Amino acid sequence: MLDKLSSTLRKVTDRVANAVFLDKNLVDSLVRDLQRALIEADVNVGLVMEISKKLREEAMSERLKGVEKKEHVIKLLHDELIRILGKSRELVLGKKETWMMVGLYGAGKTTTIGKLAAYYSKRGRKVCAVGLDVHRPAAPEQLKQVCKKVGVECFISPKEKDPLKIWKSYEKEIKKYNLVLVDTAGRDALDDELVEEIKKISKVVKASESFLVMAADIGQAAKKQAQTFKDSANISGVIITRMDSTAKAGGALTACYESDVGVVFIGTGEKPSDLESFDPEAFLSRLLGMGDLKSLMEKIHSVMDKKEIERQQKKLQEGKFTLRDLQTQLGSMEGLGSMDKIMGMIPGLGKVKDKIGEGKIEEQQAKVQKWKHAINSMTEEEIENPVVLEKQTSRIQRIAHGSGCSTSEIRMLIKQWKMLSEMMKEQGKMMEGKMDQKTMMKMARKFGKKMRF
Ligand SMILES: Nc1nc2c(ncn2[C@@H]2O[C@H](COP(=O)(O)OP(=O)(O)O)[C@@H](O)[C@H]2O)c(=O)[nH]1
Ligand SMILES: [Mg+2]
Repeated sequence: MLDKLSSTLRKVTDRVANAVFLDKNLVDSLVRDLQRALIEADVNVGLVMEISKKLREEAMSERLKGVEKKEHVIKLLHDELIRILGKSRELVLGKKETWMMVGLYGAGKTTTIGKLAAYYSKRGRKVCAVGLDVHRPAAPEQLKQVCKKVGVECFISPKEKDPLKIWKSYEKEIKKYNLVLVDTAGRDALDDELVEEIKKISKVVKASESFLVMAADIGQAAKKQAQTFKDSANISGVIITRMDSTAKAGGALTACYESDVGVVFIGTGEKPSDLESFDPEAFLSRLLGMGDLKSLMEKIHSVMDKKEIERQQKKLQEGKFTLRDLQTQLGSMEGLGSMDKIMGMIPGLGKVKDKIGEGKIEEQQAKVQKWKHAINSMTEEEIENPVVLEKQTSRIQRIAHGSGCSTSEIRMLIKQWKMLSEMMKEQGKMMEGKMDQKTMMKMARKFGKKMRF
């Protein structure tokens, strides 16, 4: 069910959570991915653009920074998606309920009656179904089979062509049930005849709910359908079926938000148990593959621990950056996997990354492994104050020997450290004067260009 949208949403939230800076390139690419996935799920382009605009503005605003900003962007995305999924409508069942299924041919009305019957019998309701589809000759028999499967009483009159007469003939027996599900006839389109029929039946059966049943695969056409049925047949909610058989279910769901009718159930398969009450919050959680918004927020924090950020910022302000720090960075990043990520985390390298090819990244990854070995072969003094290495070539030879690197590789490591340390110092200076993100990015770019690959 909406697998593609689901995987994109997961990817987008992951990328926001993992990003150190939400820079323009990243935001642009995230918004592009999101747009593509939403449009593929058949969400109205207008809605997609609306969400994109809000996200972009929030992500690029200078008002919030760091973790706070990431939280804000994720929350905004979450809230916007909830918004377009519509309001949830909890059904509170009274002592006696009569629910009518209305909709076009093949929408899933009869199948849904079986599902609802199973759903509410299990929850202690005394359920029966009444077949008032007098248009399709096979309809009464189909309803009978559906009801038999779930062990629910079914009232049909296959020869009678007047739905009201059928109802009247069973009226007394129906009184014994406290949830009566009424199956009605469809048409190819909503015409005057169907409207008349729905209105008449609704009045006679005293329907407490009239649910419009629509198949998810009609996509955005659901908007017009929901609107027309709402205006002419006074529907009280929508049931969307065949959620399992289309990638375009986003269209039908958001269409209901646009025409302001709540989705009460979704059908997710052909079996009687394939019915779920619809709750936008729970539905989105499942798409995102998370428990709820809170766990999403925790994810952001787990990637970048607040204390660690503060510790690093303090170090920057002091203008200290030793080989130990470089090692810690490299080490802690190892858990996250690829060099790709490491480069994204070290300011400036993220930019360079785009300009170099895949093979190069692997090459660089191997180099980083060597650096780590090299740092392990150094003395405490050398790690804390790498300048001594530049002065004494014998030290470099010793380290090269101990770590299986060449002396030029060790020299390269020192050069890279120097570059990073200079950059950190400069950043540190600027941070005292509360450097904003833009300046930080400018700095990163400047140094990024200087990095050698
Ligand atoms: N995959 C899938 N098929 C469904 C679902 N609901 C209904 N169907 C199928 O849709 C077709 C039409 O359903 P039916 O109940 O006869 O529609 P009606 O004309 O509105 O009464 C049948 O083949 C059902 O098996 C669903 O949630 N998932
Ligand atoms: Mg039917």
